[in-house]
Amino acid sequence: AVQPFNEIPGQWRNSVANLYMFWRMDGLRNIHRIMLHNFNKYGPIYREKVGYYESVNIIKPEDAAVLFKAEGHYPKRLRVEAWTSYRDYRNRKYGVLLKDGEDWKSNRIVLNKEVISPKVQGTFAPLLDEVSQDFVARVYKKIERSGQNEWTTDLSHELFKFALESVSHVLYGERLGLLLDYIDPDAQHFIDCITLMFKTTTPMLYVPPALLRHTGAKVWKDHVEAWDGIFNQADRCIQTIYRQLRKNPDAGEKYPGVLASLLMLDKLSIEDIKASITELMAGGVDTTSITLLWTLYELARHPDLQEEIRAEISAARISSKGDVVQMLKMVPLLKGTLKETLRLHPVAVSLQRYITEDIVLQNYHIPAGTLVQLGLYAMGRNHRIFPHPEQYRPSRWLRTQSHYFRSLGFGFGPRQCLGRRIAENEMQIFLIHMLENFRFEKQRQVEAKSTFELILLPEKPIILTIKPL
Ligand code: HEM
Ligand code: 2DC
Repeated sequence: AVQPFNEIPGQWRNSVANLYMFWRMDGLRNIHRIMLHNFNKYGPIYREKVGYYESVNIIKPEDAAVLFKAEGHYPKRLRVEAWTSYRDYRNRKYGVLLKDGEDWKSNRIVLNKEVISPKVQGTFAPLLDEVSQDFVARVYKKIERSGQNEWTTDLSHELFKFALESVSHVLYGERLGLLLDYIDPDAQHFIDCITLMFKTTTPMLYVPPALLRHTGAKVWKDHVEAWDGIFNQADRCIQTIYRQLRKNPDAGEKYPGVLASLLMLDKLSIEDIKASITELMAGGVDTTSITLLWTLYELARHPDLQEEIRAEISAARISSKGDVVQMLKMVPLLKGTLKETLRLHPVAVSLQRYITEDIVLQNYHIPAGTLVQLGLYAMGRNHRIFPHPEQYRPSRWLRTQSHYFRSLGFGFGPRQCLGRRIAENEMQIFLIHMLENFRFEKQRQVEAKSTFELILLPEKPIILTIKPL
């Protein structure tokens, strides 16, 4: 017989004690490890209440399949109150990230066509290719300047600039020039604001932002300052394109970028377009750059694998005669590499949905309306789901075994990551160029750990050595 909801194991009756335990375990930065611990303690399903939100947590691919079948027509994930509070406070519209219901759906359908449909892949690839080539040139310059025929560095800051340059090229059809020696202080400020925005979001997952706002808490003030910086910079970029478009409405056959396409399409209000473009610009920086950093870190620890992927790339380069779009169809191991990075180092600790119908998970009844979280980080490290999970092995993603609800780094279904295709193309093209030109090495073989600052980040800087091939 199916067991009742109230029988699900876990510490959910006493939310205050739970919050206290959380503080003691430095839970804010450790959510991913706490989830891992909880699955070990309670098994593949548990209920919890931390602060003001309650959820059922699951880990198995079969359960993920049941969850996503019950997400309804307007899938809804955990609402990040800090983000909606800021917009309410400043009277700004929600973009696709924060909208729900019919409003979300109608915006998302229009955005899908311009951002994630197969139609735009061929359009984005050359823009992304150009940025990656400039990045390679910049690395050569750094190597030359070091005078040692190698460059040892924490690449994260360079990768942030690379990611912002890439996503901006696609959104605005223009280069910002972030890979030059002189960097625009406004662009650097934008990058810093995103990091601060993520960092200040975490505490507000557990304490209502409204409370912090009325008590004048520093974290709320910092959060507002961070979003202000993000919106101001995005507004400037958007204004520039908007003015150009009004002066010169049909400027040739060159692809004008996602923003100009949306403006010309005239299916969304200007305010809706601005809101979603800002979210895409902000969402396009830390996500891909950190995933690339983790990938280079893993490749530096696995020199043989590095060679194997390099061989795949050069074969693809030859048979595609250098056409990027064609090339991307011939690099399964490289694609597996990015999946393997997201398995061990996911950007998002969990995926969440409010289910719209009653379901059964692990033989427990779960009523409609419940927030169900799939522990993505925990799933990636579970030995029943991934044999030898501690081993970084991209070949596990080649077509030999079932990947049923196992590759979920970008989420699932109609509410999955809107930037997914941009991110995948950007990261694949980056790795193609970097592996064609350089070898990556790592000094000490100490394991780099993650810390939670809304997204998962390396706890300490990752220092890599880059050498020309
Ligand atoms: C949503 C991951 C890069 C923009 C999401 C979600 C995940 C995710 C897990 C939630 C999906 C769900 O609930 O099913 C990632 C990863 C990235 C990445 C792993 C890179 C490695 C990007 C980029 C952009 C972006 C480059 C912008 C260009 C968004 C937006 C949403 C989203 C706008 C909200 C979509 C909606 O609610 O309809 N992402 N993301 N992401 N992501 Fe990404
Ligand atoms: C964080 O418990 C942990 O892609 C919470 O590009 C649940 C939660 C809810 C929403 C998730 C968030 C987590 C991690 C960061 C995500 C976010 C949805 C979108 C966002 C996954 C798992 C992200 C990074 C977007 C951010 C765009 C923004 C900067 C405009």
